[in-house]
Amino acid sequence: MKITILGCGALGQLWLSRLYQQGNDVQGWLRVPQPFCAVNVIEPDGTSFNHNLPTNDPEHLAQSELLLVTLKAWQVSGAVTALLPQLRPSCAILLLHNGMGTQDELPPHNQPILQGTTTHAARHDGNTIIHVANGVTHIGPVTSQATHLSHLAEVLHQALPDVAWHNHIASASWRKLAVNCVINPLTALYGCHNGDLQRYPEQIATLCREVASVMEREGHHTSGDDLMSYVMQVIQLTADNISSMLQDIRAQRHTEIDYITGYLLRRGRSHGVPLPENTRLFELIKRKENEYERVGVGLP
Ligand code: KPL
Repeated sequence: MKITILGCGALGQLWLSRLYQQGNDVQGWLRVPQPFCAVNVIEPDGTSFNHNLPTNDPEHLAQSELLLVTLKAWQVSGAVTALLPQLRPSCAILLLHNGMGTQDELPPHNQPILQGTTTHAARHDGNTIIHVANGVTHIGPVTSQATHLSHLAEVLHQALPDVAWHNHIASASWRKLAVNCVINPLTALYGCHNGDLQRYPEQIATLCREVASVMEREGHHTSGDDLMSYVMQVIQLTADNISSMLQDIRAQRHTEIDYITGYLLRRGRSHGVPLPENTRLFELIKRKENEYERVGVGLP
């Protein structure tokens, strides 16, 4: 299959290497074009992949059947909007990022859009990508044009298992959002590993109750207790992780808070559901972000 991967960070390079090795015709798409993308991945079993893969070929893009987007949430609408006019109408766009709401920021279009979440963990070590842990990727359609595209799950599964197709991906996306609403801001504020959050059960229960109240209004059956046990399970499974938000804060990068807690707050507001604890965490993260972003643009 002809595929373009937009965003060649750790996860993007992992997909590039696996889809290429499975015989797909893949290229990367970089914000700052370079002649090729040097992909160097070390797998959990110690095997490595080292290859220069093509990038930014407009003809390849125009013929692609899948645009796999592995950018940070806040980069998605700008980057995808710029590529929309170059895609064939049937090219599916799969958005794989933390948080929700990016597709609402795209201009009117008819591309089939899919959304996904993944628990594969990959990180940079210099110019090398370490595939830290295998996981599961859940994907599904968010526009009617994408409902018949379940065969994409099979293509992706052959390359980087497991991939599961969901006709109703929103429930899985909301459960992942709940995980990110708890783990990401709390680890960023306490400066701790995911596993250390086991010390804050009451705060986690409050956050989960708030997320559950919005999910119920959105038509997804759940409860505070149900989300709490799911979040606690993820905290244990990823105990040694440094969350992506803590990594962003430490590197003084823009975080995905607007698409994680920010998305929850927007949905809560539209249903008239008060979310005091999530609002408090949102404001604290924005304050942290503003501290270094103001300095970055030379503001006092
Ligand atoms: O998605 C994650 C992240 O760090 O962004 C979790 C699941 C919290 C794992 O660290």
